[in-house]
Amino acid sequence: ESISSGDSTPEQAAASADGVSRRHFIAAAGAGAGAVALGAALRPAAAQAAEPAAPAAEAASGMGGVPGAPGPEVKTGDRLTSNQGVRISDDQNTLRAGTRGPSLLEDGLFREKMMHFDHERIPERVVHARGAGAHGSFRLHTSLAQFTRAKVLTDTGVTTPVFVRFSTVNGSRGSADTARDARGFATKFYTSEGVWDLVGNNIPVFFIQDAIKFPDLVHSFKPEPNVEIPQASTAHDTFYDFISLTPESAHMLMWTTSDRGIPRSYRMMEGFGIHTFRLVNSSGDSTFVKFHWKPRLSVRSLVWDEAQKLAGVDPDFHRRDLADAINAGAYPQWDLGVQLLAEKDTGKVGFDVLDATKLWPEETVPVQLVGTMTLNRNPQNYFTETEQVAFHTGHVVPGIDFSDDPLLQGRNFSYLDTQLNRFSGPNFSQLPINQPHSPVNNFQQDGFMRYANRPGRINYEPNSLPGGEAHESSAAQGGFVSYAEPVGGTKVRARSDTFSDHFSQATLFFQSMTEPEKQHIIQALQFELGKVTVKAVQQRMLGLLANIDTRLVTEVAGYLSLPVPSGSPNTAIGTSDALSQEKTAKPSARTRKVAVLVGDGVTAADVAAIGKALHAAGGAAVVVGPHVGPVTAQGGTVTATATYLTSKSVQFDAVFVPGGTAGLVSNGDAVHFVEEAFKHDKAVGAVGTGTAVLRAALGGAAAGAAGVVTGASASAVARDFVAAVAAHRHWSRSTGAISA
Ligand code: HDD
Repeated sequence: ESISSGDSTPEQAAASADGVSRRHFIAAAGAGAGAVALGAALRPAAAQAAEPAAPAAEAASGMGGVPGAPGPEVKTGDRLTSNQGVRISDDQNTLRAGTRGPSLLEDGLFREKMMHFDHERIPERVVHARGAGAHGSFRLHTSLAQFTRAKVLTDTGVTTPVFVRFSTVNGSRGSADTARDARGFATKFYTSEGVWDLVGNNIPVFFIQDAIKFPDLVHSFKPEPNVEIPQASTAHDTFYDFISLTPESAHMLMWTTSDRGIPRSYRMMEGFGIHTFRLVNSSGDSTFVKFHWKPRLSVRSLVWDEAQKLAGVDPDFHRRDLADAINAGAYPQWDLGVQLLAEKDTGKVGFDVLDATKLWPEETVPVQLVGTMTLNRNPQNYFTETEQVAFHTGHVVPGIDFSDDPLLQGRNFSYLDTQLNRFSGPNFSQLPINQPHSPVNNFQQDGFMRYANRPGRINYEPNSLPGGEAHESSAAQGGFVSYAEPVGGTKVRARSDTFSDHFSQATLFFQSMTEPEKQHIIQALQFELGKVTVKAVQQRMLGLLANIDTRLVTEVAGYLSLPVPSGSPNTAIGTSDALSQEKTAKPSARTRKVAVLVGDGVTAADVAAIGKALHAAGGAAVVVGPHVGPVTAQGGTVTATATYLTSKSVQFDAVFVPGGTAGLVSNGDAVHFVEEAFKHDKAVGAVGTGTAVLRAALGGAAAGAAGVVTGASASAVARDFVAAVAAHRHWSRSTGAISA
């Protein structure tokens, strides 16, 4: 059975392929229905007179496509009804004894509505509670048939629908997007052979080696339990107490305190499956594999001051950015890469391939790109799709299998268990977002919220009576057959000695950074440990840093006014350019948002020219003015869509001040806008009398500084300004160092 290829939506594909129709849900989830009905209720009675056909006349043909499943299909019309389908005459007032009297227990409509509201919340995810999702598709261009029999990795003509959920790890569901944290990058592939979940992060290693430490790790970074402080931040005593006593976390700590911990956009992050998985081919041979997502827009980050301010100005910054890009048709894309390693070659990488705190340097094991994922559709309903999506590392398809990584083995238990808590039962796989797009057929039944059971009387296997067809499949018939890994050993609670070098790759990472990237890590650790109040914890952390890099520990210790402990970093490990986002990024102004600051008297031609140049480069200009709507402009019309009240520099990638705006020097918000964008090393452009605003903001600092573009008119500097935007940041301003 082939899955959706071409234009059909995942819903359509599901409805046709899996025998469990999703129309039922799509109708129920339609955002418009409630709004239309409410509008109807508020309309004057006369306007409501025209009656549509009675609901009963539209009796449905059975629940979904499940043969024999009882009950009518849910229909939505334009009439407000109760959950029992009874039309509601008044949704504005409870039933009461007289207009000023007490409410009546008899008011079933009120009780039903309140009961439902009171139960709207489901438990948020214990980690990764804050997230944003999108639909899309994955298209393979290079078959891995030599290594795997998974059709999603061998059928080059096929488009596989996907749903991706990005997330922070630490904060609760309402926390800010821009907290310093790892980001979740979880992909659900609805393949023709069942669901494959690649549940990864934007960082290729993890804090701990064994899943039994996960509850401790999470407790330590979450808000401290007595006062529930701080939200979505690791900068507190308990986290660093745990980390300082858990040296295996050193490598991931380098990543989270680097720029990777504060992405510019979900669209500008790498994704990693992290663990060593197996690919298994049709002869049953296994090859170790690591999965990578490489963003087409390069890896780009915020700066820390900006990230903190965004947490207040726009806590939805990443969620909004993803939805806006997709709405604008700028569909984010990632290439899927694999690192392949034969079992006999595992010695090459220098570390145990079962240790999730280690990566395979790309210089040693190259990443081969095999396909492309495009996210092109926003969810219609956050709860139905993004909140209810349920990932599980154990969801693999024939041809993809596990390694004995103890972190992965533990995850394979945890994800199913956590869904029982989130969904109050085992039937989450029947929710539309979680349904496979391939047929489902087994004898599981009942439980909370089960809506599709098998028809007939056969609910066991083996059986011989009619209606019980459900045959097992050999590997050749597409059955999942676990890799026949020889296993033996003494039952122990112990780690292999090959897991014990906790620092070499932390050193590799730090040494591979450019100067600005190194400075960002040092500053991040100064911030994080500067918030730690227990001296002994700070000292233990310095002991850990001393084994990573001598300059790093010296600068952090100096900041904390503590002695520099001695350590023995493995400097001989060298560098890996692939680890540096500055060394690997390609300049591009695509999807970049630039604020154009205007006031009365602005030169319309400058606004038009800079907008046009940015648009041609795939970026966008947003006109920020003293009020929304037309501003008085010289030589044309200029319309502001944002204002100094509603917009701050941190929401933009760059700022441009057109001519005719000398009056803005007395507008503190406009001046601060320029000053802050400059401080965050963003491109700053100013032309004509707009350069007065630049001088007011920066004094002499602007002259000749990297990424500052000035000239007589926008058309004269447009090319240079777009190039400055495409460079993302001009680090030499704040670090004194030239980036790679
Ligand atoms: Fe996990 C959620 C990624 C280790 C237990 N994890 C969760 C999500 C992502 C990851 C992206 C959110 C999925 C979504 O959007 O719904 N987790 C990782 C990575 C890990 C990792 C990359 C290390 C390589 N996780 C890990 C361990 C355990 C868990 C060791 C427990 C033994 N993770 C969970 C969980 C969550 C979860 C409790 C919370 C909500 C959920 O699963 O559905 O089961």
